[in-house]
Amino acid sequence: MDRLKQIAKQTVAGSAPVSSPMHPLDPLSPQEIKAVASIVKAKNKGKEIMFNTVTLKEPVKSAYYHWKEKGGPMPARLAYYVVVEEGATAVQEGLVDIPGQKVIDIRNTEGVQPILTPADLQATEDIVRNDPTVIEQCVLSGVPKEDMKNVYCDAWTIGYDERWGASRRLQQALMYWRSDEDDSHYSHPLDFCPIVDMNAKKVIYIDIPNRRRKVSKHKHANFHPNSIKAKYGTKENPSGYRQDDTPINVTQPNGVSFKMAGNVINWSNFSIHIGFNYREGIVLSDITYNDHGKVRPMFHRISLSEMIVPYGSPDFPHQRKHALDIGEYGAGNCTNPLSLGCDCKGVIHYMDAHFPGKTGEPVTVKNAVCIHEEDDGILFKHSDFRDDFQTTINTRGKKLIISQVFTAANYEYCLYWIFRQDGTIKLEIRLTGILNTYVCDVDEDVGPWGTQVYPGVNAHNHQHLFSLRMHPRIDGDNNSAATSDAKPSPAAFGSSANMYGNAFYAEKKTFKTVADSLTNYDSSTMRSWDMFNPKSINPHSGKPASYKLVSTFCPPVLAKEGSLVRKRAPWAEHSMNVVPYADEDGGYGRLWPSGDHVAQWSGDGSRGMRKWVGDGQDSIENTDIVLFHTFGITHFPAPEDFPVMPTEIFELMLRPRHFFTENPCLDIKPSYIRTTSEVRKGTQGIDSCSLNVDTTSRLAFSNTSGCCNE
Ligand SMILES: *[C@@H]1O[C@H](CO)[C@@H](O)[C@H](O)[C@H]1NC(C)=O
Ligand SMILES: *[C@@H]1O[C@H](CO)[C@@H](O)[C@H](O)[C@H]1NC(C)=O
Ligand SMILES: *[C@@H]1O[C@H](CO)[C@@H](O)[C@H](O)[C@H]1NC(C)=O
Ligand SMILES: *[C@@H]1O[C@H](CO)[C@@H](O)[C@H](O)[C@H]1NC(C)=O
Ligand SMILES: *[C@@H]1O[C@H](CO)[C@@H](O)[C@H](O)[C@H]1NC(C)=O
Ligand SMILES: *[C@@H]1O[C@H](CO)[C@@H](O)[C@H](O)[C@H]1NC(C)=O
Ligand SMILES: [Cu+2]
Repeated sequence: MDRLKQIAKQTVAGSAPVSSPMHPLDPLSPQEIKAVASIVKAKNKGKEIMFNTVTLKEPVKSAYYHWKEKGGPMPARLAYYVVVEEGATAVQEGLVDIPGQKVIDIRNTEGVQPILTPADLQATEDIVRNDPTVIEQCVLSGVPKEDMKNVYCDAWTIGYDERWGASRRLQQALMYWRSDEDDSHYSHPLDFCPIVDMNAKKVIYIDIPNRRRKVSKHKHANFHPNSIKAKYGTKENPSGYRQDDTPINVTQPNGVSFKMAGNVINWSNFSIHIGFNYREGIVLSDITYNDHGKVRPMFHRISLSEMIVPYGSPDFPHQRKHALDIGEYGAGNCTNPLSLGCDCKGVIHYMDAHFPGKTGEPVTVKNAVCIHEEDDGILFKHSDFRDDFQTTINTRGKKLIISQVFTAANYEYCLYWIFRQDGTIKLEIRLTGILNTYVCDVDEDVGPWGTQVYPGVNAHNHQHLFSLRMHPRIDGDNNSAATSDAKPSPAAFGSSANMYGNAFYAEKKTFKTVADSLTNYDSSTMRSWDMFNPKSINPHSGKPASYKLVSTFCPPVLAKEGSLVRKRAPWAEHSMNVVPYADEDGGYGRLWPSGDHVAQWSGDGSRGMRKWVGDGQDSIENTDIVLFHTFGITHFPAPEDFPVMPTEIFELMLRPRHFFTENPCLDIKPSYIRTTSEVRKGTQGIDSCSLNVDTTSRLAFSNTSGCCNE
């Protein structure tokens, strides 16, 4: 039976009842969240509970493909939930069978704290503002007590503080003052740091530095129109905005070239299920490619599974700043509604995201995921020099972009999952938003651990490290992985195997065990990693169908061995960790490399990646494997990053190698082509772009000094 056709029909048929989702990987609908909440509430009758998480418990892989490929039944529709019970120290988590309307698993887990929610952050600010000891410290810092309405805090996960451990639900409050409501408070940090108990709803301690620093009263640095006007406005140009900026308009007169059936997108021979959850945000599953009529699996699932932002100042309490934003806040739950900004341009298909509110009622983030296409420049081109390049082909490509933007307190992370028509899958990340800042005296030397980016504003060194989780399924479930290094021939210069000394090759080392896979990036060999199906051999090259991970933004974690950062992010030890896939692994599957519950984890014990690696002896050759890749950047702030940071961009890609038998996009109609015989006969080939180009070009250049053709 054609499952996807069936899905398409259901879309047309309209609203699905609570008990029958369209696709087993679809995120929970608002109705499902509501249903789960009432089942959980009934189970907890008489207790005061606050909802933290209600999300899809994805079916295990085998059940999914039994449904998808073998005509098996729809896998059980399950929800995973976490609730915080008033007065309890344990976290209650469990599973709900949605159609069966019952809780089928319930655990009270001690010694962990659940993920922080936007509501927690808001609550912390209110607690801090009204606390008398905080008010006292504000006064000492130079903020009068009448001005408490202008005191703000960025509530941060505490990371782990040995003074309190994980017994209480804690946050650290990074303090700031605004000179007025529209001030960017990052220009005015305060020097002390209250610790807030979220359950007791009070400040339990204030960390006060030995050296006190008064709040900077330097005029705030801002990016609002009134600030630009004040700074750059002139009589001729009062707004201060540049006047030579003309619009670039995108028109897609015939709409998009993708088709959506529920959450399944088909685009340029790819088919992808787009999921979304509170933690990873966008999840891409069941990625296949229609290769001349044969649908070939590529990946079972790809997502960002964790990240860490460790800061580099040795001064207490800044060592606590090392947010694991995905596990501690959630890339999904902090996601922006994109309708409010010009986040994407062109013809857009949006998807909403749904979360539970405190009481379990569904809360919707409108337009959380943006799906659109962009021009992608030249896909391929060749010209023949023999007739002055008149014999030429130029095929322009386009790309499909599935994106979201999430805000982690001061920072924005823009995530773009990009598909190219040649089978490449890219992840582009843009960092923007505002630096985390701390107060300094104007004449203070803040180096080498930070930079004074504005008078009185010290921005600490930090890293942004991500863990990309890839579950390949290249032509089947059993895959292998390897490093690939560009190496000179080992044979001596002048020997018969390397007579002229010029020989080089790609050295491929296939991982047999988990221990073999724990490898780091090496720019000297342009190291890349291959994932491949050893049983699916390319008829031309004789090599296995592969996807190559090309990723060069791979800084090593700079915190020392044994530090909290290294303990709490065991996955960041290496650029690559490959482990066997496991359906359950005692918890909720091998999804979270810093453990199921990350907030306030001390980093001790066997959890997440540390547990999966174990003694390193598990076999990962020609079996079902999951790859976790660490990548990111090390950020030394500079004044250009302030008061708001222009997007810093880095990316990685997964390229098909030996997967196709030839360039897979030869069947894309060229934008321009003229063959040698057409040139000779003076006839035209295909030309679908030169008209557009010429009319717009002439507007920009004068007729005489313009284009070379004149
Ligand atoms: C181009 O877009 C701008 C706004 O982004 C709009 O004001 C303008 O009318 C558009 N121009 C054309 C020719 O569509
Ligand atoms: C999408 O692609 C899949 C796999 O190539 C195919 O089975 C399905 O029919 C396509 N769906 C639509 C709506 O074209
Ligand atoms: C792309 O998919 C179409 C079917 O939609 C198929 O006819 C074509 O051969 C495919 N192209 C390639 C390069 O596989
Ligand atoms: C997600 O956000 C909602 C709304 O702020 C909140 O009530 C919910 O508890 C959050 N859930 C998680 C898992 O962060
Ligand atoms: C996949 O590998 C497992 C061992 O890891 C083996 O039991 C199974 O038969 C293999 N399946 C295929 C299709 O090769
Ligand atoms: C200059 O270009 C414009 C726009 O294409 C055209 O109308 C005009 O005739 C040209 N002038 C000359 C002298 O070629
Ligand atoms: Cu940064």
